[in-house]
Amino acid sequence: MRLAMSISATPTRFAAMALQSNLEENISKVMQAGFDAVELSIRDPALIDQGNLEALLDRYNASVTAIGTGQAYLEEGISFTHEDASIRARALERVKSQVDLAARLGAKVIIGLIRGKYGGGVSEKKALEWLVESLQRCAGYAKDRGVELVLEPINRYETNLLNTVGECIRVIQAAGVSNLFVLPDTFHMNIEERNIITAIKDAGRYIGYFHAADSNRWAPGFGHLDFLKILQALRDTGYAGVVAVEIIPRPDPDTAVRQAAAFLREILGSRKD
Ligand code: LER
Ligand code: MN
Repeated sequence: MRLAMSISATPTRFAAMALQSNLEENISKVMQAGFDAVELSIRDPALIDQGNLEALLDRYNASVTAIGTGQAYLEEGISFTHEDASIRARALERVKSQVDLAARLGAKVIIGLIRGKYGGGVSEKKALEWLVESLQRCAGYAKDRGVELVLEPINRYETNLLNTVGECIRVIQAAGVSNLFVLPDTFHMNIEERNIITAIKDAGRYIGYFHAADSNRWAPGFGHLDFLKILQALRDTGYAGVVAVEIIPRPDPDTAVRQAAAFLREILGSRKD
């Protein structure tokens, strides 16, 4: 499995983003700490100098495993399930532009908070219908460009739509596309799943990407989750992809990043495979 660290290309109000803004400094820090790659959270690819990004990745021998899209929801309020059709259309266009960038970088695209919520004038049933339709459209666009999408269960304090791994898998099945997988995140699973190990086992081949944070969203090893068992269960499903760390900057950003790399490397074995 490859280890990545999630960073944000620009400042964001998303708390679990230990490293923000200074792309060069942060890519260098992540690679020096012993990660294989970065995961990049981007509000809008139009705001990024893509040539400069590629030059920085080259300079530090880094690659991008996935693009996080949730900032478009957090900072701009756009989503696949907004009651205003023009906002739903903007979310679709935004994710397509993320897919274009992902194709260029060889990355996956994460569908997290951009899915939105239900409530107000939007029923859960309607939200799910809109979500499945948007996923089908994005997946079709992504497939033509060789890109995979990953749908992330997120805990109840951030959204009421799709809190568990099982709920996401049912949506993936309803969408019926071949390039859409589930992204379990240990922080959300600790809040929402009856049993983290069983949730991973049951997800099996649907897992396309993985987020690691401890119970308190500090670096793995700083909370009370059993990462030895969690990563063994993940391996047992046949998963050989990326484990990406997505954490808050505690006790401070540099310690958090170093701790995450050292702790997970020890568990996964020292080989970079
Ligand atoms: C994003 O990967 C995530 O885990 C969510 O908590 C976004 O807010
Ligand atoms: Mn996550």
